[in-house]
Amino acid sequence: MSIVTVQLGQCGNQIGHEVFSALCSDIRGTHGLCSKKENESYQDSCKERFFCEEESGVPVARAVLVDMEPKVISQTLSMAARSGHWKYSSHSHFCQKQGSGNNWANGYSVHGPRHKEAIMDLVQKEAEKCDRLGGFLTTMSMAGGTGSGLGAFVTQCLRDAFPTSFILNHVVWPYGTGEVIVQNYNSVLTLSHLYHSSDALLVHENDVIHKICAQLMNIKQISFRDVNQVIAHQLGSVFQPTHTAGGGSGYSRNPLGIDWQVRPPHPGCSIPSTNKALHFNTSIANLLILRGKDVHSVDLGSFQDSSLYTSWLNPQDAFNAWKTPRAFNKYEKSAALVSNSQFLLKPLDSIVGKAWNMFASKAYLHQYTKFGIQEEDFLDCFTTLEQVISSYTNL
Ligand SMILES: Nc1nc2c(ncn2[C@@H]2O[C@H](COP(=O)(O)OP(=O)(O)OP(=O)(O)O)[C@@H](O)[C@H]2O)c(=O)[nH]1
Ligand SMILES: [Mg+2]
Repeated sequence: MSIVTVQLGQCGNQIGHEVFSALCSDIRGTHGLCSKKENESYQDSCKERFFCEEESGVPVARAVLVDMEPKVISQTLSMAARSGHWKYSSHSHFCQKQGSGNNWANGYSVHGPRHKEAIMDLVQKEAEKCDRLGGFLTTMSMAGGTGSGLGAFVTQCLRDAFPTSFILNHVVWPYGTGEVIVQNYNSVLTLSHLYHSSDALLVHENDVIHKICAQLMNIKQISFRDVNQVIAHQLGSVFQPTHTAGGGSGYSRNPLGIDWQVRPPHPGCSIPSTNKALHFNTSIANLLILRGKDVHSVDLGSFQDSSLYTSWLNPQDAFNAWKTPRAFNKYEKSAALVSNSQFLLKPLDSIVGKAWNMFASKAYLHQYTKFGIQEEDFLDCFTTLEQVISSYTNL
């Protein structure tokens, strides 16, 4: 099962590069206590998933790189080539001369339609190289103009062109005190559009990752590179192969086809709730991924506690554990948790609130209306996200 990654904008391309580097260095590294055969099957599965072979013998990432300015893409291509361990294909990137200027509407309404054919052509070619296409992974930030606006547009195109393929959007949540003045507008527009065309959003908050770099890793001058390496490490620990359910051997599971649909219950449905005040974070679904030593003897009882989950789901359906004895990235044991829960309510509420305040005073709206995104479009987006907030609040 293979996955085609579409890297969009500065952030999406820089993170995509770190993800492929992390995957590649993991399969080249030590493998803990697992058998040679197990390790080989893990490596083969990772390669089938994320890389295709080329004649030179260096794995080539199954990726399409898109940005509206050339700098980041050329840096990304040459950094990968310099590693000597993997590279991008020399044909699967698309760039223009000038970025979208942190304007979602420019990315979505101008660059999107103008370059749709060229971009989708590259995606189609990558998809055709896969024996079995498992779906698409996109990487992008929500705050700029290209990753967010063009990214939302490309996701809709992917949905139309591949109606039955799984689409997972990895999105980077901007710093609370971010550098882009209209980041809250761009985020609201991105999230509400992805909500309609994506199968799942996987979110990393820059503030949270920054804190990990500062407090857990003790990095003094934190760069995007540091932040991206932490993000890539976490994504790698989710996307690398694990065994199929029931402990059978083989690594055929598609990591994108997970039960972590971000779609909440129907906005109108009422949810009976008991002792709500005791919960601080109710979940729809949790996925725990365990790698390395002793994974099969770990007691997972506390993850199956029904009080963690919304009452309309059976905890057996809401919790999944994937395991492999193959160690990840030199760690003897590791655990990653992917959670569809109320965790994002606070940041989401904050972004929508700030965007709404700006919208109420019509600040910067002309920058959007001049590219065809009207006030009514904003109102639709606010409504979509208010419904998401309300559904998650009532879990
Ligand atoms: N974690 C992380 N965040 C980034 C990175 N680069 C930019 N960002 C964040 O992304 C947002 C800005 O979006 P960019 O990705 O730079 O914008 P773009 O998609 O290139 O769009 P335009 O430049 O407007 O064409 C801000 O919230 C930044 O904090 C990165 O490498 N890593
Ligand atoms: Mg840019």
